[in-house]
Amino acid sequence: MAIEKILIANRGEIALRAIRTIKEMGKQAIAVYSQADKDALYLQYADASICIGKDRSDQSYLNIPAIISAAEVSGCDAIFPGYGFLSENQDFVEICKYHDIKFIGPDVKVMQLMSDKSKAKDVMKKAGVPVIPGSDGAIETVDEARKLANEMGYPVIVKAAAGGGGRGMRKIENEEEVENAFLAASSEALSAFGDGTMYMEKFIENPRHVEVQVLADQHGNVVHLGERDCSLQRRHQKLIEESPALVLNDERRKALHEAAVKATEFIKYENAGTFEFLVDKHGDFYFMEMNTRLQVEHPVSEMVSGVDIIEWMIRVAEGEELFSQESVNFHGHAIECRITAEDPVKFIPSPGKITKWIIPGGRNVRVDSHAYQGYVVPQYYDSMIGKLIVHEDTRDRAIAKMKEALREFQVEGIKTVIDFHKEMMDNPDFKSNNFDTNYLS
Ligand code: MV4
Repeated sequence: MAIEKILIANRGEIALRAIRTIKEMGKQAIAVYSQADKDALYLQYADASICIGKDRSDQSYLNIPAIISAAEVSGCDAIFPGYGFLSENQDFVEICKYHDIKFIGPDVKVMQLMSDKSKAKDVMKKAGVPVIPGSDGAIETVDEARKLANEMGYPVIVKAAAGGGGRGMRKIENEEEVENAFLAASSEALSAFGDGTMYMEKFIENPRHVEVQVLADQHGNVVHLGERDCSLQRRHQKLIEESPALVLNDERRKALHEAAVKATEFIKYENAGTFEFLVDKHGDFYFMEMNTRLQVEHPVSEMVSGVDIIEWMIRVAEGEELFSQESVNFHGHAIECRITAEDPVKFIPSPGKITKWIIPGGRNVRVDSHAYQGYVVPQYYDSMIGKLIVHEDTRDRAIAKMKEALREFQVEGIKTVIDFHKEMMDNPDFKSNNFDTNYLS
């Protein structure tokens, strides 16, 4: 089924990123926007744009009837969800289907399965993928939690089955802490996700966060586009991502890729997805959760693999067969710095008008951003205003290139984290790849 007109149910840099590929493919791109985004750059590049509501995202980018109506009146045959907003909303996927609009992403059933992080682990275990040791499924009571924690040995961590991304979890150091931690995390999860179901894992000290990008078509073909190291985070917000992950040796890397492909096949996944793993100090990897959407950091995988991930999300949604794994040639090292409108020390949002915006350029320097001089960064959404991605032969050369690119990047009127990134590029621990997910906390 050929897709001709795609509605982008998103905003900002990812809307622009999607429009670029959609137009390159000779298709039509329809943008949607909230009142706060009426002057956004991506609207200029779309074939048409439709206002879907007020500033707040619950009245615009999360408003399913408004988005479906926009798709209907503009005659779209597909919706590209991007990340965040409705990208992992099962109701939205079902409503798209009801309206005969192709959701460019996985089937609702597999999305649902992976949205329960505890069930997802059980499935991965069945698929033969190493998972973080812990409870078999959910833990119902404090007594059960205490018993298992005592058996496993401390520290352990309790996590919300409906959680992910660091919300609704508690580390537990000893038996005395079990009751409070379990009950607090569970009630937090209940109010945040409407589901207080918890599961337990052995706590892995100072892990690296490594994830594998996969693509799957409707015919059972699966390819991976390598892995990304996203260990440099602050309060579960990723700041720098890179590919490949040099904490892995070639043997481990191959096993990791094979595990992700096997997992994708096992759940009969379709479209783009990411398997998140923790890597411990021995270099052993354990499945943690799966993201059933495109991720912010996808460009580093595009740079090292040469594959346009959004192009292939659309092509497999049309029923096309994927290219072979053998045809993917991985090359060099890519690094991405997320540029947010935030104070570079305290990371407090800094919305407002951009009075100066000069972006870096040159060979293998990529800026994915919707910002421009005069643009007003709205206060209502995520503070990310762009991503700076560089690609070089080696990690050292990529760092040198990033350093120069950051020096060229000039932004005034708002605060950005560019100065933070400049410091990281000179940080001896970063340069020697000697850090983990706790480095900035
Ligand atoms: C863990 C862990 C250690 N052991 N699970 C945080 C985000 C959520 N997706 C899972 N997280 C963690 N789970 C076990 N069994 C440490 C973290 C963690 C973390 C993971 C990835 C990236 C950054 C992190 C920061 C703090 C804690």
